[in-house]
Amino acid sequence: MASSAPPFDVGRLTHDLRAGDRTALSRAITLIESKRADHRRTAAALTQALLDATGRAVRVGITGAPGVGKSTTIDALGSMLTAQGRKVAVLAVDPSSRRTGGSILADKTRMARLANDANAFIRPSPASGTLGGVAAKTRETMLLCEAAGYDVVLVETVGVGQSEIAVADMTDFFLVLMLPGAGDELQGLKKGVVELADMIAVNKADGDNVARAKAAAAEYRAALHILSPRSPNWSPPVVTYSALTGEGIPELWAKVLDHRDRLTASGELTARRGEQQVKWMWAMLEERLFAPFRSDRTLKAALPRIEAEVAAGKLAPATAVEEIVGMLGR
Ligand SMILES: Nc1nc2c(ncn2[C@@H]2O[C@H](COP(=O)(O)OP(=O)(O)OP(=O)(O)O)[C@@H](O)[C@H]2O)c(=O)[nH]1
Ligand SMILES: [Mg+2]
Repeated sequence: MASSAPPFDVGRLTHDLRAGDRTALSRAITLIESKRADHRRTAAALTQALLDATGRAVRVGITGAPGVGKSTTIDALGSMLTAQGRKVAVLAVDPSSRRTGGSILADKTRMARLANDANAFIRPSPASGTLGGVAAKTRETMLLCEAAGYDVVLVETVGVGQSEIAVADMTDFFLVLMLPGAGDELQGLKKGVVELADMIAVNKADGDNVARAKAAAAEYRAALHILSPRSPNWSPPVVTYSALTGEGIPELWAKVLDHRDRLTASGELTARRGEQQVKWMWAMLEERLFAPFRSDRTLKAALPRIEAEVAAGKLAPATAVEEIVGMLGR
């Protein structure tokens, strides 16, 4: 944000955002993503003011290897939902530099229908920073979208590492997309990810791929069987579908709603969200407390020396901690 930009008027922004104004929503997200300390305080005031309007959306996390069809799926699913009268927000968590300007454009063309849909709002991943920082901003953005009346939030992430945990921790339902691969299905089935999955969906079940997709689904079903499920109220199903033809997309969504009904009835949804909120509080606090390690030049310059001295046995770890904390407190 350029310093010449007008100051944020929280009252006005809150009002316009609650009315579903897209410009206000974009502006609020810019505020959330800003690194300026005064903006951060304004952003916190804004999320607090909107808190009663949040929490109403169906929150779905979507992951899968590059090329599995996440964007195509989101386009097909999202358009089906807006046609049903829902408002759909699409967010992403991608802390890698993979998503440059070019691939945001590529994503928009892969989501051509949604990109031109008045009832859809697409926001790419916050550009840079640590996973913790990027995920925190996406989560705050999700709350803003809910306050603006979006009742389905789809959060996409790439099928690598910690970002999947972060997305599973901010959503109600975690959808893992797979390809109808030949023989390597179980190899691609990373245990950590499958343990997070509320459903595995094998995409591209069209044309020549149908039989292979069904075979892959059967293998996943067998594999899921031996894992203990994430929830006592839900056994993760395995389905096949085609984002290209749209076949199986309504059934896929029906599973999401079925899951929601069951977890609502058992009270698990409320409990899970409560736990998530607390987790997020700690994650944000950690992020904030560690910020000086990334931004304080003196500290950043001193750390390699301190580390080297600790490694060489010249400085006791406890003494090093005292020194670092002393620098933090300056
Ligand atoms: N046959 C077939 N092709 C599909 C289907 N879904 C996606 N594709 C194709 O697969 C390719 C990748 O699709 P994307 O939706 O861009 O995949 P993605 O997972 O978003 O990829 P990244 O964003 O790069 O991680 C494109 O060429 C799509 O047209 C499907 O259901 N059937
Ligand atoms: Mg994509």
